[in-house]
Amino acid sequence: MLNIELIQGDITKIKADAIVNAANTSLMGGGGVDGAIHRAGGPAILEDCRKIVARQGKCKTGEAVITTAGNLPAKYVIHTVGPVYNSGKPKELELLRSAYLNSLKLAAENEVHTIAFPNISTGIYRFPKDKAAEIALSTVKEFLAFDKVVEKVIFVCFDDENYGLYNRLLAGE
Ligand code: AR6
Repeated sequence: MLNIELIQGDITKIKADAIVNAANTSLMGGGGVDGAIHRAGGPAILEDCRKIVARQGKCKTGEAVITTAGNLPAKYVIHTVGPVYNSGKPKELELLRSAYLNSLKLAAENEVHTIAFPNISTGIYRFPKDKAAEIALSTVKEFLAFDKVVEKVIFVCFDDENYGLYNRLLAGE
């Protein structure tokens, strides 16, 4: 049985080994869940982001980096950048899959056993929530089926629409 949990609420409150941030390529913070994470976690997260950018440049869409979680109950924040949705080109779908997959790979490399995801790209980046939920779930299921480090994935849905969609998909409807 794959260990996938669904929660409705604020990801900054989740005590997991890592929570994932839906960031932008600058890694310098923003609105939505990104703003909430930096506000609640404090300046240590931005400090780590600055060091990463100084070392390797921006975080490309679909890629992921890891920082401290500062004052948050989680240990790490994994920042990934989802695609901005325009027309649903295959490339956009593939980039959303990469954002989930690269976050999970980075988690495993850092001995993260429990990881919480927000609904990447479904806010300011306007990805249709139903398509995004299908991509998120299929990518996570595929990863959990072979990975030995990540034991549990928590989907943290903020809005009712996403929570309803994930509930139905997880129930196999
Ligand atoms: N906890 C969990 N989920 C949340 C929270 C929260 N505290 N707040 C919002 N959400 P968005 P994106 C949900 O816009 O679409 C930023 O400015 C929200 O309901 O945060 O990937 C970045 O810097 C939605 O379902 O991220 C980028 O510029 C989901 O999080 C850009 O937004 C994602 O919405 C990224 O856009």
